[in-house]
Amino acid sequence: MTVHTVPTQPIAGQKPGTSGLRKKTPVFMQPHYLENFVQAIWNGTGGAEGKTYVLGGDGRYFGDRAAQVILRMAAASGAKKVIVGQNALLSTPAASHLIRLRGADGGIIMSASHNPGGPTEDFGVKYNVANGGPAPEPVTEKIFEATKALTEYRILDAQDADLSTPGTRILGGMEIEVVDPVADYADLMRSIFDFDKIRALFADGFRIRFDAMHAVTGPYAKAILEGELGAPAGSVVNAVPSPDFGGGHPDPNPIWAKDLMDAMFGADAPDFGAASDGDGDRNMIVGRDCYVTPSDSLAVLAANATLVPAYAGGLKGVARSMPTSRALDRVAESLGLACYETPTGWKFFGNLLDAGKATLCGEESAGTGSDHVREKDGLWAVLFWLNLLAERRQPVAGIMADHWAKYGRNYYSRHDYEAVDAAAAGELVAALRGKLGSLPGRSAAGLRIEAADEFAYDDPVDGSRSEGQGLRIMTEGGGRIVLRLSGTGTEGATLRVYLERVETDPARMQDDPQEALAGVIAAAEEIAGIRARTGRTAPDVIT
Ligand code: G16
Repeated sequence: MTVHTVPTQPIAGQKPGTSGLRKKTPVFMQPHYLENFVQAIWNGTGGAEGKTYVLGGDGRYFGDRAAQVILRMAAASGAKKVIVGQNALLSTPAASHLIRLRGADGGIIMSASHNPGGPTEDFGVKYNVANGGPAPEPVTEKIFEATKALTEYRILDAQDADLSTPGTRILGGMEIEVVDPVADYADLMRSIFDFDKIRALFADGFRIRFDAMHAVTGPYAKAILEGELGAPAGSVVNAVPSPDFGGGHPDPNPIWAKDLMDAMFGADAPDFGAASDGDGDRNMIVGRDCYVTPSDSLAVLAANATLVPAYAGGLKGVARSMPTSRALDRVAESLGLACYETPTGWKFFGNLLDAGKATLCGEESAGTGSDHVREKDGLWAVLFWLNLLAERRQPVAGIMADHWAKYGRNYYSRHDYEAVDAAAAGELVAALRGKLGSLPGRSAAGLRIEAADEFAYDDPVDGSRSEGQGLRIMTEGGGRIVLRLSGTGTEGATLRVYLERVETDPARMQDDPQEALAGVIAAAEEIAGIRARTGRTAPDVIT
């Protein structure tokens, strides 16, 4: 087999975003595009020579072809071994676990997460480091720098490797080990949760609907929920991963998982509903007639963590991304736990988890996880809920009512304006940034503004500083408005407006968060001029 050294030139725009490099699939399929980025990963991380990697993805369109290219490039650059999920499938948390379990040097995950997949939709490549987590900013910076200096890449001239059955293959001088994508992950879950208790819950007639959204969690949820825990056959729906996610948008929220919402709010609803995203790291939790926001879910998990065997000794600390509601902070305060506030992006939790400063982390964008891996983990969150439901034997709505009565309720909503003209979105943010200093003391829509700033994060472990992480406006009574531009979109700009308000009096708690937040929503509009600047009359997605 021959190693080809292919001359190439830097391709503009290969800067990893919030979570790896995400582009439209046709962009990734352009000549040299994937190859350049993969070579830049090797070049930016000290070369592939002698290294062991994990490789897998969420099964989206082009993933099978990309896997073969990455394998040939790893072999051409002298990698020792690549551990690949069967048929190039691995959920993101399972990939993180495999990197840690096998002591691999890193891993490549082929996914654009919750973004739609298909020939005209999105594709992505993410590099994870040896702790199993997404490459932190200093590493993604080096990879980006490498993309700008490329003159050639190396690739082996070889047939496709057989990834369809577990076993060992040789490609050039490199070993390929194809593994069952579910087995090691299932072992890990068994070591964390009380499977016997959950089994007893199902044996008593408890019903679940888990919507895998035609994405990678299907095989995991089938094996664990139905196969091992005894949920009735058919509890896991849309369980076969498809390259275009059945034409859907594999983002577990009330908009894109509407079928699940309908089932949970309809007649004869199951006791518990859940969904996961394209690559299996996000989760959505919904009880009968009761949607649980990701921020509230995180707070409930923290408050109930000692019911789970792995966390029975208590948590070392907790962490949330800045835009995530401060429901978690209230639990942390009551339990006497440190609570860290990080920028958006799971990569920022890695150091806290590695240093033993936090056990549990989460984000408003439907991600929750713990120190069991270094990614957020959708099915883990579902099993966590099942474990606490098996212990408490209460409906989800009852658990939420108890939680709010004890800790207060942080009403929370995110309004997304998608595919906005990038220049207009940039101007909106710049204009708001420019007037942050003048806001404190003023009122907007009748709400007094107490403070306003741009979030910057000083990592308490490695001392690195990340600036420009979102604009924050605090209003009286614990209200908060946050604006930032998404780092995961692939078209124009996505403006995210995060809205929050606290209510501690159970007698005044309302059902509808949009109503409860009406004043904060009006204040955000008055301060930022969102309608005028984006030309939109309403958000595209409200979660
Ligand atoms: C990624 C990141 C998350 C982030 C989310 C949304 O999730 O890992 O930390 O909250 O994107 O980011 P943004 O607001 O910049 O679009 P995923 O599930 O897409 O990998």
